[in-house]
Amino acid sequence: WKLVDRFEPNFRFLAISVPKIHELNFRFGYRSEPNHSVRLDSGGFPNHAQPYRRSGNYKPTLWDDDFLQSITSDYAGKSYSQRAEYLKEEVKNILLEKTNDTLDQIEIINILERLGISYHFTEHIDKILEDLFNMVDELKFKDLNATSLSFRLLRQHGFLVPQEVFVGFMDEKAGKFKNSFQNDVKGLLSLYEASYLSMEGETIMDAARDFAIHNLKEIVKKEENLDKILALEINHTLELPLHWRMLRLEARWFIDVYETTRDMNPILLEFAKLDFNMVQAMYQEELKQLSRWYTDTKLAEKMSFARDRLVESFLWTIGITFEPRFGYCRIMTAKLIILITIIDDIYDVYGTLDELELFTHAVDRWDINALKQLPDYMKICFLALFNSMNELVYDVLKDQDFNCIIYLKTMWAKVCESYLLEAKWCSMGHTPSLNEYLENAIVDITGPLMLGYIYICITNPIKEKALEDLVQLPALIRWTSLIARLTDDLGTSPDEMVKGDVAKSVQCYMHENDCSEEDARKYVNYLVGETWKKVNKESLMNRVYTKDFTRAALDYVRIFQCMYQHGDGHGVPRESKDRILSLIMKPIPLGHFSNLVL
Ligand code: LA6
Ligand code: MN
Ligand code: MN
Ligand code: MN
Ligand code: MN
Repeated sequence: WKLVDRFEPNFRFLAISVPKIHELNFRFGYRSEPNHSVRLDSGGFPNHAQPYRRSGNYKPTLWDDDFLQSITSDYAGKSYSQRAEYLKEEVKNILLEKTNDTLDQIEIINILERLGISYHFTEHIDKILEDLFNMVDELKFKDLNATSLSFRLLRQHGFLVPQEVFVGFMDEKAGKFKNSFQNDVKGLLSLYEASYLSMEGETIMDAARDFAIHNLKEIVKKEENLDKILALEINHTLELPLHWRMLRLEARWFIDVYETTRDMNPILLEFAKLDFNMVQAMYQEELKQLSRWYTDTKLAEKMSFARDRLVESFLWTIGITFEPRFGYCRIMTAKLIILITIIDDIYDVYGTLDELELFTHAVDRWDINALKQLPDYMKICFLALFNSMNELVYDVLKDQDFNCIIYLKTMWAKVCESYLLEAKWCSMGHTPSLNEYLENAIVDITGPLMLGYIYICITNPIKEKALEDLVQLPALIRWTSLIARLTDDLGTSPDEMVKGDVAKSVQCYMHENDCSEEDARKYVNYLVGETWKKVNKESLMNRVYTKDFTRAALDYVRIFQCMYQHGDGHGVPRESKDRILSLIMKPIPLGHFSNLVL
């Protein structure tokens, strides 16, 4: 086998040039409303009348500071740590004692990962997988499950197993998987999950996915005696494959599933539950600290037109970096997301074009003296932004003697410019082509900003060269930001169109191709799948980024798919309520009984 060494996207967007803001020719000085009524700019108003401002009609938060400060957990501190240490040793023994049986070992690794506890054993797991990779040629795979599982785990850990390991399961002439595997449920499930680790151009993997999806659907439809848990697992993953799922939420779900399986190992289960609860107790402390900062800033009170989404913002950060050692990153990144949310609402909903120009200019200057030119409500916001970014800059300077202000400032300036361009398009009633829209929108989804910021939070020593590259939107950042943008649009554009926001990818595609919303959504979903292949390639071929950073970038995509899985999980509080409860608020009962609702 030879790996594709050229990288040719088969869809052509992101190749256009972005018009400079000053090149835009404004036909009107107003932003169009959904009902085509006219919104005047403050500048165009006689007698200093109040400008018309739109409303996002956002619901209040479900989680106030008093409530958050009142949360307590039995799992905080040292009370359970002795038991946890003991269990951890036991689990390590289970992992290591199977050294003679590769399949057993792979299955244990898989279970550890799915239970959310593999991060305790990374060194051992990497070593086992490296050994497996070195004998991948000799391993005569006859078992679809074993091959698929190995393939997926190896690729997930950065080992480039070729797709050709599946050739033995195919009719070579027809290029299809053999029908003899169509009832191998376990094999099909593993093959299905493995197929999401594919890269562009891997036709065997495409065939694998089609074959697995088709047959799994048939099995769920036809098999009357199908095990209930198995049916649940199949439907769960057909909705979103494992590779696309937010790790913590998936761990929470799988712990319940694992408890009901026949050959469940009680040691693994107990450790998984205990560890989940102990990590959750850390999240609670972080959230309390964050809530004190948030209350203290009075941002919610002063920016009452904007979304008030402290806990949801923190939920994003659990998606991106869930491990205990990333607490600093979670707190700092949650602050960033809160600011992004408010500033996005200023640009999309509340601000007038004149004000937005002023704000964009202020951010571009990154000068505290810009404050005096801003309207009052923007002063608070600008200073909160300025202070929060400087806080990170200070920490890094203090710990690493490295000054990162220029990068943060540059990334913020790019975001605000892209926000402004959308606001202008919106005011002109302009519906860009999908390419034109996306070139701007992968910046204004704030992927480059977020990922650059996260790089700074989790990396020591920071490499100046790496930051310079990140600002140039290298492929990993581009493609992860693109999926983020597309999934955000799928989840939020129905409400955004009602608010009178700018056309998003679905609408741009409809406008360009004169097609139905349903077709446009299908196409956008297809792009998500194709772009994941590029993301896989970037992470597999990566020689530049640290493992932690690459993982964060992939998890960044996953949390978008999670947040927007059923609608707008960031903007609409009830959408995320249950997830917040189960990940942050409610410990798992330690007794042996299932929480699973069948
Ligand atoms: C998206 O809202 C928003 F504000 C977020 C915080 C999600 C972006 C994710 C981050 C920063 P909206 P728009 C982790 O759907 O206007 O309004 O870009 O974003 O579509
Ligand atoms: Mn918005
Ligand atoms: Mn926006
Ligand atoms: Mn147009
Ligand atoms: Mn949106």
